[in-house]
Amino acid sequence: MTRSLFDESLAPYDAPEPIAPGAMLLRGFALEQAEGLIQAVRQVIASAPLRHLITPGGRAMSVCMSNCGVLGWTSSRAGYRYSPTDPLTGQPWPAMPGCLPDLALRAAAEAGFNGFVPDACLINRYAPGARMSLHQDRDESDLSAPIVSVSLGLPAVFLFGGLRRSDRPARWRLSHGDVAVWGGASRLAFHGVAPLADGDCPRLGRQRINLTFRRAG
Ligand code: MD3
Ligand code: FE
Repeated sequence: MTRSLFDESLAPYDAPEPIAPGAMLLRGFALEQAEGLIQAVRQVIASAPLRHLITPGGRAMSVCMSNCGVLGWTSSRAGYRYSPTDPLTGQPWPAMPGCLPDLALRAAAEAGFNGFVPDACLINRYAPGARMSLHQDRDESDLSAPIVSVSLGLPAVFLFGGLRRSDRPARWRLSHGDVAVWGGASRLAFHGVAPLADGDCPRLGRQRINLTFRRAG
C-alpha cells in the first residue's frame, strides 16, 4: 500500500511549534518511545538514586534528581557543578541507555539543531507540590548547543521568561510525551516550573519526570 500525505495524521506527533526564537515545542514527539524511556529511567535510578539536592543557600530542592551520561549536574553548599561521578556513591554516573541520546538527537534535528550529541542527562522527578523557581541553565561549557527536554507523567505548567529575571514568564502546559528544544536566542532564557498539581496518570501515577539533555563538557 502506498503511504499518502494524510497517513501522517495517524502519528501522535504533528509538527514543531515555535514558542520563542530558537525554542520549539514538539508535542507528543516522545509518545511512541515513552515506555522505553521510562524503563531506561528505572534502570538508571536503580544505581544512581533520586535525591533532594541542597542549594548553595542551604535549602533542599523540592525536585528529586539524578543523572546519566559522562557528566551529571549536582548542587551542594559549595555551588552548582557538573561532575563525572555521583557524589552519593563516588561512582561514575550510569551511561545513558541508548534510547535516550537517540531521541534527543532526533528531536534536536527536528527543531533545526543537527548533530546534537548530549554528554549529560539530568533526571528531575516532581511529586505533587514540587516546583522549580526561575533560573538560567548556564553551567554548561558549550552554550551553542541546545537543551532538549522530555516530559513524562503528570502535566506541568512550564514558565518561560526572557533574558532578565524580571521579564514576566509565559506559561506553557507540558504533558506526557512532549519534547521541547531550547537553543539559540532562548538558550539563556529564565525558566521554571509551577508547583505540580496533584493527579494520577495511567503510567507513572502521582509524579512527573523530566529529562533534560545537555552538552555540558
Ligand atoms: C529553557 N527543568 O532541569 S525543562 C532544569 O521541567 C529545568 O524539569 C525543567 O529547568 C523541568 O534545568 C524545565 C525545560 C527547559 C530546560 C532547559 C532550558 C527549558 C529551558 C534552558 C533554557 C531555556
Ligand atoms: Fe533549567
